[in-house]
Amino acid sequence: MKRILTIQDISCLGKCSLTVALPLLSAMGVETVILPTAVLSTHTMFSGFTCKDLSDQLGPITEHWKKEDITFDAIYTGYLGTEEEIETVKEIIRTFRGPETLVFVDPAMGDNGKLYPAFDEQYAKKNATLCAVADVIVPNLTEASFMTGLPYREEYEEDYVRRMLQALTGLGCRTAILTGVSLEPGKTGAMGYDSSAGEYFLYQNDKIPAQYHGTGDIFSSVAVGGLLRGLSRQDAIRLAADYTARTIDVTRHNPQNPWYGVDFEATIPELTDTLRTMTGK
Ligand code: PXL
Repeated sequence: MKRILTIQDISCLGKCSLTVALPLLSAMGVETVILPTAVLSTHTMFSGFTCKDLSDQLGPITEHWKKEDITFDAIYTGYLGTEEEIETVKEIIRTFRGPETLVFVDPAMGDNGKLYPAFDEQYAKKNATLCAVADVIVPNLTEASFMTGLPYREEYEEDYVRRMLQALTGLGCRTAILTGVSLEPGKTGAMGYDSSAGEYFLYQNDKIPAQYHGTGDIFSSVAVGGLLRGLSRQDAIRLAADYTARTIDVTRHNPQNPWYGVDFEATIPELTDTLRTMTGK
């Protein structure tokens, strides 16, 4: 079984970051090692959330793993609290990266043209330095715009997305996958660029007319899980985009759904069935 290390916060209530990544990756048949960077009562879209920073634990925990000779097939980072923490995470990547380790970075820090309340532009530039050391990054257009300095647009053509992708790989990573890209009315999905092969790839599915928190974390977790289960890049993106869209659709038809996240628990069986069909295992 492949082993992944995921480094992000625990929002105890809120269906995002580790409370999404751990169940999804485990269900996908990937051993998931977690490194919680902070414990929050909820995600930061609630008012009055508590937050206990765990930065001082990251060194001792990872030193212990090093003594145990633990290695990882992938390192997947998500929401990180502070600029110092980004530096610590870069150090952890340097320590544990082997020749085959996939470094997958979701620079989770904003949406709809704005950064989340905890962040500023300097933090976004710091996140760009983490993206520089990744193999694959999965920002949305907001995050991409803050990291590259290119303007954020709600309406755009394919050429704008290509320029954004080139600027993102220009940061230093090999492959950039932009999420929330819509190139036709009524459609949404992801567009990527592999800079070493000079290849663009696009996946579009139907846009579900609803927006929820935590869907970026769901897309990223399933995409990296799919890659670790041996899917091609295109198939991993298709699986992640279809699963995210299906989960949003199920959620919007559930009148009891809490406002703060999606019903991903209800769609896990469909995810594992699809994965079994795609991998033949
Ligand atoms: O889903 C991204 C995320 C993760 N963790 C925390 C958040 C958010 C988004 O707001 O607040 C704490």
